[in-house]
Amino acid sequence: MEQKWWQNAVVYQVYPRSFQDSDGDGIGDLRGILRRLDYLQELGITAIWLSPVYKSPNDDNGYDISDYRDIMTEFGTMADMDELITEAKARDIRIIMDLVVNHTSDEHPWFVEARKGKDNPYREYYVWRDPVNGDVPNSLRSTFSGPAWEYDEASGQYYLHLFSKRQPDLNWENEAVRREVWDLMNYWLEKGVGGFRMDVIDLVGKIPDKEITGNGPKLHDYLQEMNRETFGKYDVLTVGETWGATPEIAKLYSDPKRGELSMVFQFEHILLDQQEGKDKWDLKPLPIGELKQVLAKWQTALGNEGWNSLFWNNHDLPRIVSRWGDDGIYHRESAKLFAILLHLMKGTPYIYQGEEIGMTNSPIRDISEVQDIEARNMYRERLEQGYSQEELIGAINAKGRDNARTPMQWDGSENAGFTAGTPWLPVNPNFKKINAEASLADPDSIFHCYRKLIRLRKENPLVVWGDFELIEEVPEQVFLYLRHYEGETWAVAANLGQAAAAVQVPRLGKSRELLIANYADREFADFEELSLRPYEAFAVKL
Ligand code: TEU
Repeated sequence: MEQKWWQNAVVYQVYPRSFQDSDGDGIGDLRGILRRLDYLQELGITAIWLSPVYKSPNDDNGYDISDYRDIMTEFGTMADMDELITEAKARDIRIIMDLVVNHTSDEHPWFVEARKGKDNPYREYYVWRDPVNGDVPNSLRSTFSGPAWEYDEASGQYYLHLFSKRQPDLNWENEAVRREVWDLMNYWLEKGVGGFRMDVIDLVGKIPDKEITGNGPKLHDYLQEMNRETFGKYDVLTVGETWGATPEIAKLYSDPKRGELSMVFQFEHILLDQQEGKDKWDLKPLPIGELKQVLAKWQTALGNEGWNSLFWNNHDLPRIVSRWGDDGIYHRESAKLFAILLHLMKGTPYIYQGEEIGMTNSPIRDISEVQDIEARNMYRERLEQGYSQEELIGAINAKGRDNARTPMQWDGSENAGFTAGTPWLPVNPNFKKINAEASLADPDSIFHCYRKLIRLRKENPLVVWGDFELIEEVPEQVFLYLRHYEGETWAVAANLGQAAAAVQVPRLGKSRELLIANYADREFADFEELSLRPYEAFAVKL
């Protein structure tokens, strides 16, 4: 496989609304990100995935775009954006834009025009259908609850929206629509961005009449056309958000021979703590054994015909240390455990803002405290279905997206140094203890653990190219794997439990060198007789 810069990159995701406010309006912005570039350079990351910064009425916090070539007023100006691209480049950091083209905002001029009537030249930019028996065309549902069809009185037709009513789906079967997308992508590529994260890209090949949404028949033709018409001419990173991807499907996207994307975000591990065939709100404890099998499968299944992304967190997911770790007694240990476990795997790691300092979920008591459209719609719909407020608030505290969106905790000052104004979403009350300033000042902190892992990846080809081998003969709560490269072998061990665990894998022998550990007194590992403390994790050379 031809080596690409993004194969040994580490990407940092910024959710601009919650990263750093520079003008006191309580909302993060581009000049705030500019102010924190040195912090990100100190961490050692290679690229920033920037969640949407385009013009938007914010029905879904920017994932509803009304102008792809302009910046959201609250976030700043195009001049700020150009300066961010330049200043980041000066620090060897590339800017990855969020490409949201499965749908637009209902305030986008295309939809404003389309809504004017059936004969409007933009009508076929979207998906319109006649009522069936006076009702919705079919049973497609929105991810944000309710039917995926909204009735338009004026034309007597329904339009499709797989997300909110204010996010009408684009009709990708229409070549004019695809042309528009190529043009806006080339607009940003000519500005010097480092690539694209592609929002729900597995949905753009949908066949609504057959109730096919993900992995539609023409999807990969569209992505190969996209590659030819836009980023194929550039050395950039492209990562698709594909909730429905299996390893075989991931190869279709990321096999270099196919001329599509660099990699995808697959979510098989993320779906493990929800009940089979149900929604994320239908909770179940994490089956650690399955987690190991799923991640090991992805580590070995792509071979040379694809490339993995590695992540625990993003702006849609609860904080991993609260979700599968322990954000109380073993906060520091479990936060570091998830870093060590993930960052020494094969693939491109993604760090979500605040993960590098161990930010946690931020529980709420009442639905009035919830800002996110997905959770609010779910609450309303399930309350009508007879669920209790308690269980719904419990589900939102476990899986709600606002958990990821509380303001970045920079220091112990008012509002954690995020804003001089009133934050759009309350700061997590634990900011006095958990903040970047304290983490930077403490050499044994979670921040410095991430910094060291990023350096290990940059300095050791084994981390980038080494083969992965799962060690099965260990207790279920213990995740033990090897990385092999040119005669060298590293072992990565992690106890995902609150109880100590005993490990005997004599064939691995005694370690030669300790590389990293989350318990400061760990010096070596003898796999003849190894005892792992609660949430203990380390990596050694064998
Ligand atoms: O997410 C797709 C998606 O399905 C998630 O929205 C959804 O929240 C899921 O339940 C995850 O837990 C993408 C973006 O990442 C998300 O922020 C947008 O809301 C969505 O698409 C629509 O653009």
